[in-house]
Amino acid sequence: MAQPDKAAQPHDTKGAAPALEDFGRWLFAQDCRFLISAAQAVQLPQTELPEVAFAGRSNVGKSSLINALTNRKSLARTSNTPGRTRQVNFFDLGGRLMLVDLPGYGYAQAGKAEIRQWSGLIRDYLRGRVQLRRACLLIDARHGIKDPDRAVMAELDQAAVAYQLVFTKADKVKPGTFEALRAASAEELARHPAAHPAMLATSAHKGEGIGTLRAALAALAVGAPEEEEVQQDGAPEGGESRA
Ligand SMILES: Nc1nc2c(ncn2[C@@H]2O[C@H](COP(=O)(O)OP(=O)(O)OP(=O)(O)O)[C@@H](O)[C@H]2O)c(=O)[nH]1
Ligand SMILES: [Mg+2]
Repeated sequence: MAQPDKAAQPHDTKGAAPALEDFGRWLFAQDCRFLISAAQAVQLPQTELPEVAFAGRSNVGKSSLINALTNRKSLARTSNTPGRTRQVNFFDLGGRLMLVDLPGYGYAQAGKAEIRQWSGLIRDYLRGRVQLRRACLLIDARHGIKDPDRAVMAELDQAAVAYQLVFTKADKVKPGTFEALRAASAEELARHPAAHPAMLATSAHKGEGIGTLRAALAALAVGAPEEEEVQQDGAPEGGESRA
C-alpha cells in the first residue's frame, strides 16, 4: 500500500482548515488499537468515545480505507473476497475517536436476504449508538450509488444518523467519467435529510483524499479544535470538497 501523505499533499488540502488538518494528521498518527469484534448486538462495547463508522457494499474498500487513514497495512482485515468483514470491528484511535469497521452488504449472490441479515446487527448498532457521530457511506467511484446503498441511506435517514458519502477507488476512474457520477450523486444526496452535503473522493492505494478525510473525521474527536469544526461542517463556499 502506498504511503498516502506525501503523494496526496498537493491535492489534499482543499476545503480543510490548516489547524484541523494538522490535528487530523497528528490524530491519525496516534496509536490505533483493535478493541473488539461484535457478532451480535449484545457484544457491542459500552464505550464513550465519539464514533465514526464505515459502511458500504462488500468489497467497496472499508477496511482498506481504515488502514489508509491510520497508515497501517493490516489493522483492519482486507480481502479480494467479498464479505471478509463479518462482524462489527472497533478500533480505538489514540483514546479520542473510535473507528468502526462494518460488514459489507449487498453482493450479488445474497441480495435482499443478505441486506436483511446485515440490517439486523447493523440496525441495532446504528439505532442505539448514541456515541455514533457520523457514518461514512462508502461508494465505489466506478459504480456510484446502487440500490443496496439506497436501502442503507433510508435506514440512516430514519435512524437520524448523520452520514457522509465517501467515494473509494478513485485511482480506478477517469476524471471525466467521475464528474458526471459525482453530480448525479450530489443531486440524489440532496433528497436525504441525514446526508452531509460534502462528498469526498478517496484512494486507499494512492492516498487521494486521505488527508482531507482525516481532517473531517478529526473534527469529531475528543479535543478537536472547535472553531475548525464549524468551518468544515458549515462548508460555506460551495459545500463539496474533493481532493
Ligand atoms: N484500486 C484500488 N483498490 C482498492 C482500494 N481500496 C480497496 N481496494 C481493493 O478492494 C478490495 C476490497 O477491499 P476491502 O478493504 O477488503 O473492502 P471491504 O469493503 O472492507 O470488504 P468487506 O469487508 O468484504 O465488506 C481489495 O482487493 C482492495 O485491495 C483503492 O483505493 N484503490
Ligand atoms: Mg472489510
